[in-house]
Parts: sequence; C-alpha cells; structure tokens
Amino acid sequence: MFNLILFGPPGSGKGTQSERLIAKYGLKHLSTGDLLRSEIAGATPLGMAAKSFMDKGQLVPDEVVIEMISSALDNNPQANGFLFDGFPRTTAQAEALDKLLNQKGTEIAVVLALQVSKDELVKRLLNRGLTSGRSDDVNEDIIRARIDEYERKTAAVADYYKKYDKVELVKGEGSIDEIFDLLSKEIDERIAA
Ligand code: B4P
Repeated sequence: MFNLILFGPPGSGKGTQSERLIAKYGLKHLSTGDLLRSEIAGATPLGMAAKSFMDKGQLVPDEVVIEMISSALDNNPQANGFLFDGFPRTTAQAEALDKLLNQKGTEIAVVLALQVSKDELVKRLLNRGLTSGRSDDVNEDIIRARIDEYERKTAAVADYYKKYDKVELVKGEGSIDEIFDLLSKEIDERIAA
C-alpha cells in the first residue's frame, strides 16, 4: 500500500494535482475539504457546524475531521493506497492519522509539500472565487485568514514529518503539467525504492 500526503497552503494546487495523481497511480483520493463541502451540500448537522468555521477561513475542529477520515479509511478496505489532500492540517491530526494507518499495518510513504508564494496564492483563490461559488474564496480578507491559519497551525505538520525524513519540497509555481511531472518523479522514486 502506498500512501501519500499532498501538502501546501490554500491555493497551492493540492486539489488540482490530486485529481491527476489519483488517475495515474490508482490511489483513493481523500480530501477533507471535499468531504466537508459534501456534508454542507447535504445540510447535515456536521456540515452546518463545519460551515461556520470554513466561512471565516478557520480550521474545522480536529475531532470532526479525524472522525471523517477514520470512517473513510474503514469504508475503503480494498484501496491500493490513499492520497490525503488537505489532511492532516494540525499536528494532532497528523498524530491521529499515523495511529489509524498503524492499526491497518501501513504508514505514510511521503509528504509532497508544494511551495507557492503568498501573492500567487491570493491571486489564484480570488480567481477561483469568480466561478467556484465557494464562500471561502470570494473575499480577500477570508483568503488571507486561511493563509494565516495555515501559517499558525498547519505549517508545523511539515516539521512533524521532517522528523521521519518523509518531506519533499516541490516547486508549486509553473504550469499544471510541469508541477505534475515534478510530483510524479518524486512518487516514482519512492515507489521504486
Ligand atoms: P480545502 O478544500 O482543502 O481547500 P484549499 O486549501 O483551498 O486548497 P485546494 O486544494 O482547494 O485548492 P488548489 O490549491 O487545488 O479547504 C477548504 C477549507 O476546509 C479550509 O479552509 C478549512 O476551513 C476546511 N478544512 C479542510 N480540511 C480540513 C482539515 N483537515 N482540518 C480542518 N479544517 C479543514 O487550487 C486553487 C486554485 O489555484 C484553483 O483555482 C486552481 O485552478 C488554481 N491552480 C492550481 N494549480 C495552479 C497552477 N499551477 N497555476 C495557476 N493556477 C493554479
């Protein structure tokens, strides 16, 4: 089983690249952002609670997303491996993920961390906001709050995995194809190892 984390700030290209990587490598895509938005679309109690955080650019509480990922892992026993997109976003989530994977006799192979400047992130998200209908993309203050939340709570997740020598920094600016090739190269090296 090959499990990878696609890591980076909001707007760094995680969702965009995940779509291509799961098609190439046959991995199961687990995006906590997508899972939360589908709860919101279904107007579930979990979705309504999550929306109040997401609309302010804040992270949803750890216990909510950890429970969602735990169920998703249990619901996909035949998966060849998982691509985690937008999860873990805190050190507590990273510790919980390690435990869940450990219970299944597997682990994270690599964390691919996309590097993108703050100006480029804001530009991309404002641009997506023109068409996405996402309430967290429409306003620059909310976008900047998401980036601040990333710097305060999520950047430390890379340090957590650096201890285990699992982090590879990947240039996240350039064409979508160029970045996809860089990510594929890192994955191919790990699969061959
Ligand atoms: P997410 O859904 O994870 O969204 P995101 O951080 O905005 O990144 P995304 O993957 O969608 O964007 P991408 O970079 O691909 O999170 C949304 C919210 O959900 C969070 O703020 C939080 O509230 C909550 N949440 C989710 N997971 C959570 C967790 N684990 N714990 C707590 N809360 C959680 O793309 C952005 C744009 O850039 C697109 O328009 C794309 O077309 C464009 N783009 C991509 N690559 C490009 C390139 N190379 N050049 C130019 N543009 C590019």
